[in-house]
Amino acid sequence: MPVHSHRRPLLAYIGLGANLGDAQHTLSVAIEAINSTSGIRLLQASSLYASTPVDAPGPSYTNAVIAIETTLDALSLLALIQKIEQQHGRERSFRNAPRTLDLDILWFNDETIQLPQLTVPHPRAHLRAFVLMPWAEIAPSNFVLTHAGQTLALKTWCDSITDQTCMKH
Ligand code: PH2
Ligand code: MG
Ligand code: MG
Repeated sequence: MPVHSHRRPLLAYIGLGANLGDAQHTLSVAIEAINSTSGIRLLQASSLYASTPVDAPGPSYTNAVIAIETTLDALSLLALIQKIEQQHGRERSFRNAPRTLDLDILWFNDETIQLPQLTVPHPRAHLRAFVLMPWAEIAPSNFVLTHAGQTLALKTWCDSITDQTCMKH
């Protein structure tokens, strides 16, 4: 039984990215690891996308977004995905350094969270095609994201980005 099974399951979206090693394989393995965790159920996984690094050096990225249902709270979910990053040899040498696996909570049950270790919704999601494209693929078409007082559909945010390359693998 999940530890937090007394709680009603909540919807969350997680962004996945990797640009070192066999990124496509790593993302598939990470999705399986998340799904096999007690207290988490995978609802949907986007296609895998190839994207050029944004504000970052190194090889091109593989990115995806998943929808999960979870009885964990946001910080427990964060601890869990950081553990999975570490199992895949994640090193934190400098900001936006190339990485074997990056897992980011994009959205958690419509909650606004501002803690030193976690900001939700993800503060840069609306600026990144590699997040918005896979997210729009799996979210309901009326799903909206608010940033600085602007509430727009994921696809509309995505259409406002013209200088990034992101396509299905
Ligand atoms: N992640 C970053 C910085 N830049 N660029 C792409 N294409 N994909 C990413 O996942 C990514 C990035 C920091 O997390
Ligand atoms: Mg990230
Ligand atoms: Mg991260």
